[in-house]
Amino acid sequence: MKPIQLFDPASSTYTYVLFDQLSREAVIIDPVDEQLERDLATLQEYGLKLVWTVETHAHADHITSAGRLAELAGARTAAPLGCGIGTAGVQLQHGDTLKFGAEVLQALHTPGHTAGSMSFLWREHVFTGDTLLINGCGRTDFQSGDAKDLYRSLTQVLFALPEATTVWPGHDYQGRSFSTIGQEKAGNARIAGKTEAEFVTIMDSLQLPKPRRIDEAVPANLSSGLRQDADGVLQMLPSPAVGAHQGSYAGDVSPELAWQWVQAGEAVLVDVRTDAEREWVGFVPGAVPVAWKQWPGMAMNPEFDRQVREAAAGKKLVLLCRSGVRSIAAAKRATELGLEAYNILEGFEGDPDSNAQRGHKGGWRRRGLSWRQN
Ligand SMILES: N[C@@H](CCC(=O)N[C@@H](CS)C(=O)NCC(=O)O)C(=O)O
Ligand SMILES: [Fe+2]
Repeated sequence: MKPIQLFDPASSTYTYVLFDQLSREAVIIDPVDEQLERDLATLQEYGLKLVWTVETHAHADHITSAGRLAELAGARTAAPLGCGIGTAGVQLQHGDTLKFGAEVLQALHTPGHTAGSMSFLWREHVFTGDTLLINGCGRTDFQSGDAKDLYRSLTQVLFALPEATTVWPGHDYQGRSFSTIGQEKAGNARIAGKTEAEFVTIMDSLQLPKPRRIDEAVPANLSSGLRQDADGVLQMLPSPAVGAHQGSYAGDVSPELAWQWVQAGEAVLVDVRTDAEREWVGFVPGAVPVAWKQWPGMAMNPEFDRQVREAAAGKKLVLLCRSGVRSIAAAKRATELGLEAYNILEGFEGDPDSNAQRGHKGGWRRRGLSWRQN
């Protein structure tokens, strides 16, 4: 069985999709933001359910689509512990495994290109990120790179694998697509037959230009490619047409129905906006404030979990945010916690544009269901 290898020409990045043939559960390694549509189409074409997005490191040359894939395809996010990607739901350590169907992907800590960098082993395939490239290796001159660490990762971790292991690199700048451990051990120009000192000299004299997008890419990749607004709230996409949300929470309810339930004592209204938003935009009487600052698949937020459980007190939950996007994510998380959670459509404000087009007042406030506290 072989991985699906996909290429992003702008950054010369390889993205890999691996899947279990029976269950169709899939993993994507190093997905690229600009290739989101292609990757979703690939998953659809092969009939796959994406269960994991995985990063080999926090990239300097492109932005990951991991956060967007988590939101759109329902995948969980994983990244090496040492990379500082705090939004990843699973922080991988050396030897950790990710399961997809009956298949297993194993993490190998291979520092050097960056301190946290990892390679991933699946059957007789190794995905080396920027640790080992074909007849090359990742540079070590930025982002906690270290040539001595890279020497050890190459010679002691990757070259310890069986020689027939196929090497699938994170990049290739010359159109090559894969190699083997045996070939790289014997002929890689930077490392084959070199002492540590020789390797360090080679790496120190490369004088490569800085990646064009490094200043934009590294910070974005530390939050799985999702941008943050002024409040530090991760921006999510509007509900996608692919219907990935269906079935993952109890349902969508109109503001009127939600309010009826609340007044009848059947449901608790949880307002997932931030304190700043509530101050500025307006309060909902009786709502329990529990700010949402995560999305499904990212690192756990025990505070949100604890507060939302406490708020529910055995009742249904109806979740409100500003425009009806974050409340979906929060409803999904509450559902994972075993609660009966509904999303309130159109949020507090509604979507002014679409409401204007449809000629009706949308949102909680526009329907007069709350007022500003003074
Ligand atoms: N020219 C590329 C950067 C290429 C680059 O520096 N690639 C890194 C991987 S992120 C590397 O380690 N390259 C090793 C090499 O070129 O030998 C850009 O501007 O984005
Ligand atoms: Fe890199």
